[in-house]
Amino acid sequence: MRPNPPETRPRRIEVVVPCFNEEKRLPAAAFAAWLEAHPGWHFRFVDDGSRDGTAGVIEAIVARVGAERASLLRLEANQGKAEAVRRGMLAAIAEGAEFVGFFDADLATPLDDLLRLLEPLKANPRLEMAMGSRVQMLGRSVRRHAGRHYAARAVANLAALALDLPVHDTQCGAKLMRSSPALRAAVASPYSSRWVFDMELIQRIANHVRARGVADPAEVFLEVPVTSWTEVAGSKVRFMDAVVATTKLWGIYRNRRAFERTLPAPSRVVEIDAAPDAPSPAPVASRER
Ligand SMILES: Nc1nc2c(ncn2[C@@H]2O[C@H](COP(=O)(O)OP(=O)(O)O)[C@@H](O)[C@H]2O)c(=O)[nH]1
Ligand SMILES: [Mg+2]
Repeated sequence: MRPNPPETRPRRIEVVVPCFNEEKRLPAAAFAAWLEAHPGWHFRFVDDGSRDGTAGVIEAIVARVGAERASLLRLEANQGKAEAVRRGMLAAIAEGAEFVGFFDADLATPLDDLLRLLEPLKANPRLEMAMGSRVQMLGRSVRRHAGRHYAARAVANLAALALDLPVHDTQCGAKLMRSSPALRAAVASPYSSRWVFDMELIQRIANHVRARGVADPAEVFLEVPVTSWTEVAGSKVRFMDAVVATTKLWGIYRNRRAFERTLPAPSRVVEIDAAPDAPSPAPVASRER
């Protein structure tokens, strides 16, 4: 059979679902039903050396929806979420996906939020990443334990400083990206952190577009408030992980400063035609955080 011409071929969107010992939490029926209702999407489940029946649960999903719509990538030994997501994204890019993302296995946020991430990426070709953001506000249901909420807000504010981006939430486990040269560069090598790799991913994309001449990398990211977020029992993130993650921020800050030193100095603008008594231009307001 001849392949469809490119313009009629359905867009392929691949979402990596990292899974570590998720036999009990993975809502298999919800994943399968959503895939059946949304052609063009593919879920790549990465079983990260689970010691329970996770692989069997995933195989049942693949059997129900078919290999075109879902697949299982098995890593023999546990590598951590960062490496599992990276390996899944590498496979998705190699298979020619147009958009690549990742999504938590426990469906802390609803699958329909993926549609709300895809829409802006399709509408704006300059956008590299649409990311879910856990914003507590009226009309949204973002429920987190108070301790976790305030710890996450503290880390998020430090992350914005380290990255020099006005980002609200770097850590939401729902992100979708364009399969672009920037993304390929961002997944080329392992991340230094198991849990805050999202920040490294954002930083690599930001660096890539800055090197390409985009003055303000904030333009290529969009945060989309999730419609809901539920803290699903059985989280694998421990208090010490948060402490280690915070120490990684220093590395992210230093990386950014080192990268900025490699950029050419901005060319000086000389206003030859300005009249001697012309009013000086209004100062540019610094970006709000
Ligand atoms: N590959 C991999 N994924 C993990 C690991 N630990 C957690 N995850 C996945 O990361 C996602 C979020 O994990 P979760 O424990 O719910 O984190 P939380 O919601 O931030 O508390 C889920 O899809 C987990 O299966 C791990 O060691 N390896
Ligand atoms: Mg969770």
